[in-house]
Amino acid sequence: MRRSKIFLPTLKENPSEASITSHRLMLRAGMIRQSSSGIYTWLPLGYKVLKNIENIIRNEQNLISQELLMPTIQDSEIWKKSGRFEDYGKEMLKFKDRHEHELIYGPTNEELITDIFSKNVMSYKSLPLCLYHIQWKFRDEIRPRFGVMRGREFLMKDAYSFDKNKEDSIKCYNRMFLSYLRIFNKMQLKAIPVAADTGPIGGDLSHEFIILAETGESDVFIDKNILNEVIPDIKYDDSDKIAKLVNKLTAFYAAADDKHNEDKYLNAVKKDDMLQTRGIEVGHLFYFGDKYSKPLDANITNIEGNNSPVEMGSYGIGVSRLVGAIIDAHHDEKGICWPESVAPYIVGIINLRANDILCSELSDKIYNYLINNNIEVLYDDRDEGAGIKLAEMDLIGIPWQIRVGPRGIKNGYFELLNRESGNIIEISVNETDSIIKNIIG
Ligand code: P5A
Repeated sequence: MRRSKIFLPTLKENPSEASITSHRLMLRAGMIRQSSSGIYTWLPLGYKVLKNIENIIRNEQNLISQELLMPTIQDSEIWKKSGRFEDYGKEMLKFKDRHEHELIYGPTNEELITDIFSKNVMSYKSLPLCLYHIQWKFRDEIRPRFGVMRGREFLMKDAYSFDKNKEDSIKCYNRMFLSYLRIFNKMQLKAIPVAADTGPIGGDLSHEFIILAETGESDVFIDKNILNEVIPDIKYDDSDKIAKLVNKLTAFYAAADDKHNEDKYLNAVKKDDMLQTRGIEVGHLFYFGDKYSKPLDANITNIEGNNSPVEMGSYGIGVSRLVGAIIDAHHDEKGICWPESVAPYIVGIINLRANDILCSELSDKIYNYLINNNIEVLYDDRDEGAGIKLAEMDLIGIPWQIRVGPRGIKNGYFELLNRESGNIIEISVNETDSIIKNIIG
């Protein structure tokens, strides 16, 4: 894309409404704009990142689950059956249609998916079944803040599993556990599984995935040795190996403040290995057995021909929150440094002197070359000062920058900069294709 043609309203100054870095950078980089408290418009640059994150999640979840799409608006009846119509409290947005029929804007989908299951699946022979969607949620948070980190409207990936017994349900929980480790790893995030409270979702087994960050809202207490663990290459059908991995990781002390036990912590962790810090919750796993299947009559016939409620779990990822979490983990004083896997563009070309024929010719040539090689590229072709263009490219954080200027051209080269490391290499004008093959591609 040519910078001169796209809608990218960047800001030079820090907006006063933002108190944390990721929020500030998302506003400055022209990714989002607030439309009402905790509700945002995703501008093209931000939306590209959101889609990339969705796709990483989708590709990994498709290996263990099937995607569907449930609506944002739900009937209140099923929530009355589960008991959560009252229990969920003020965070749930309730309203009536023109026929005075009570509806809600879904804060989560346990009831709806259980209802779908109960009407369409009857036998254990159809199990295991795991379904997910990526859909907007609304929670009327008492204190929406930090931009997309705690929104009222936010994008969630939520998966729901159905199994014939607890043993199988825990196997699915463990597969999700591994899937989450991989998903966050692909976004270059170090996510730590911590024992968690189940809150309004319920159940008796739950883990949150936390990214360590000073600006996080959760207090966490961990054994730092967990940070050295690498994710082994395990196949999703190898339940035993996955269970071993989950057992190994959950054996490290790691707890959010609501599950923290100081005596246990002192007992389990050496003083030098203790790390008390803050974190951002990017994912949450729940096993809750028949909490929803019982009241919503989601029964299956088992092998002996008896009827019993299906065993369930649910598994969430904060898709829109992840945009903020990734920025928090990948930025410097100049702006964002996107990991390639989620970057809105892989390469940014800066034509440092747009009114110079040689600079424009070479920039155009590199631009066309990258497009022909299917590399996402943003080409700053505007007739603006070099300083402005360099600062903006740094701010929006494209992983590779190609800088074309008159001085380089005179000597037969242009510059290639890696945004995260700051390393610059000079590339001979005749070697444009070697950049693609050896460095960027
Ligand atoms: C699990 C899937 C659930 O809702 N039901 C379906 C379960 N879990 S959860 O922990 O409440 O939410 C899942 C993830 O959504 C993100 N999240 C938010 N992101 C932005 N703004 C919010 N207000 C918000 N609330 C929750 C978190 O990443 C959470 O882990």
